[in-house]
Amino acid sequence: MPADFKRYTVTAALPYANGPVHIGHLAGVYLPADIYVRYLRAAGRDVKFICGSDEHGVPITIRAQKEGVTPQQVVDKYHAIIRDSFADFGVSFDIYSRTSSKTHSEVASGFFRKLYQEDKFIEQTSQQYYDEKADQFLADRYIVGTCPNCGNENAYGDQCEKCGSSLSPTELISPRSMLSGNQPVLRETKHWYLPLDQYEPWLREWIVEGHKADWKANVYGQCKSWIDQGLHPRAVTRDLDWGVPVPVAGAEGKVLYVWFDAPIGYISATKDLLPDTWETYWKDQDSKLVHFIGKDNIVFHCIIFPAMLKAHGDYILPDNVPANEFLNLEGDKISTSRNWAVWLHEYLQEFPGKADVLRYVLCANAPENKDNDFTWKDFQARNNNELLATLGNFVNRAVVLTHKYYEGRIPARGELTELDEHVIREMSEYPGRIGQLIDGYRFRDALNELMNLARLGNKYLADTEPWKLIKTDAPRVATILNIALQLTANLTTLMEPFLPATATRLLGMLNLEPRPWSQAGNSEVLASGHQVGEAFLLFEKIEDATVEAQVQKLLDTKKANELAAAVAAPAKDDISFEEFQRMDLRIGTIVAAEKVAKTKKLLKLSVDLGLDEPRTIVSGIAEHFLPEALVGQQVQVLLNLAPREIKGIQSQGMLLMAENADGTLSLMQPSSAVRPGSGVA
Ligand code: B3M
Ligand code: ZN
Repeated sequence: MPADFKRYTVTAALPYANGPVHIGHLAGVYLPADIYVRYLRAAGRDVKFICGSDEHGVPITIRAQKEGVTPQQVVDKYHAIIRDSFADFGVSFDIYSRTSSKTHSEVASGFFRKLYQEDKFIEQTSQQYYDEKADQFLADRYIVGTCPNCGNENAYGDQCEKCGSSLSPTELISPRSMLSGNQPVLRETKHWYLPLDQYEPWLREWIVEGHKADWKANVYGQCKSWIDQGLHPRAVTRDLDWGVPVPVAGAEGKVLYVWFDAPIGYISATKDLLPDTWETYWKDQDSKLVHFIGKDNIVFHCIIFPAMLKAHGDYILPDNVPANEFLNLEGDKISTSRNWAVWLHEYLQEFPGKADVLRYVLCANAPENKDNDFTWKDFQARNNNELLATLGNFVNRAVVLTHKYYEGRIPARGELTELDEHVIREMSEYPGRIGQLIDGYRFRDALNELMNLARLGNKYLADTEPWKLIKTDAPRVATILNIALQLTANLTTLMEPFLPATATRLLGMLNLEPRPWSQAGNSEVLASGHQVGEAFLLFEKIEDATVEAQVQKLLDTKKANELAAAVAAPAKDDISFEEFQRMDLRIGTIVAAEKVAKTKKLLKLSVDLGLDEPRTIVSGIAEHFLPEALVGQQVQVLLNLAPREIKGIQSQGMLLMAENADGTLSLMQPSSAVRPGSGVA
């Protein structure tokens, strides 16, 4: 590993505290960041892993309006949920802070004030969109319209999430207010701008010339294209009442733009963690700063925040900004508003103790270079065929056989064969190989190498067959199991960044303390005679029914979404009260029901309407209700609809039904039983 940095400051994007986190968050940002950090720690590096909730900005206030609560209530609720989800998935932040903290408000205001005092901003009065009905300026996500770059009709006032370009509200075509849906008007207001254009030559040199080789192609490509398009001054304040107040005179009612304060949140969180030494992690050139983010955050972390840091002057710049692409779910874009997601807290309720399985699947299938798809079938297959059949099976065989033949004590090895030497040599190469891949932010490949080591172990046992040899060549079995167990011990260290909970369980099984990365290729970790614990299964089979239930849950969500999105038919023309009164509407009780022969849709019903005899009504509901289930049900009937002959039966009235958007029907029933023949008025 490169030894040129004394310490590492690793940040993961601060999630907006406006909803829980889902698999897309984990796969895109927090899992790769956690793998990276855990590896650095195992390698003995000085590393701080920084994150927290992003609690300002329009995403929060919009959520508060939707839920009918205050912004503070929103962030309190979701901060706790998000923090717990990360902890439950073993994301090992050194601090999970929040941008509503006192420290943050001080650090962010101080940062702004310094730039203000040094004349690094442009102060400018301009026309901005205003919603007259809501009596509010429309910043950022309060305004939507068509993106001038890609035509997306739902681009936000600060960013188009489709093409990733950063926007300002006046660039939107056909803007509309998110608050009222109205077309906004223009009003004058004063703001402070960071003149990004002045930083363009420097950004070009730093990124285009400096980081072409080491930044990921997707990140570099986005940055270069923005710089090539030309950068413009960008407002860093807003007319909102939720956020860090702009700390200068004459700025009442204005707050810092959320994308100005949020990245400073990394700094204030570090200060909360290390009140005395935080500065070395941010100001010392020997510190390596790495931002893990999603692809929609690239412009903010690669252009705007670095320009802020440069303008400030005291800070180091990110050495790398590894951003992933997006993860889809069962072929469709993950969406919070459509509830098309696997929520982390829900997953753990349904798969208790299986955080590592999801970590494994999300890393094995991570959207590192292109968007990728999570499917429950793939989840099941990777658990059953890889975790269970390869990794779990190897470990289990090695430990079970050691108990069976040697009472759980590591047998001493004898003379080594060529195959043994080969396995020992291979084993010694894995820590370097996996470490190098992690250093290069290639987590999928690194995980695949980990599995290759387990495969090597499996193959070794399959080729040598100690369970057969035990009858003919017991000393040979001692050597084989010794080597297999050394490999198992090394797996604990190498799997820890990816599968931390499993690594801990395996250490327990082997009766071993955690070991540094530098020792992970050692083939003499376990002394002969060392007693290992009882064998247990590291992974369980996931059954078809389990994943089918998850798919069904998603399909139910999709259906509910479609229903919610369905629009009611437009109103019909007015009728007079007299016309309404001519309808004889009644409640009746179905006393008999049968299918009409040779038809698919028709039922013949006898309905007691309190008259001399039950009425016969033919109704096209046979595909929706079983005849026997209808008997005894009360229903609403239009009694005086002119009789009609249907399939040779006189139908004397009409059953009234509620029709759902998806075509399903429900009976129109009184909320409590009424006497048959009661009128409806
Ligand atoms: N909260 C955006 C997001 O959650 C934003 C990241 C801030 S990182 C400083 O995607
Ligand atoms: Zn766009």
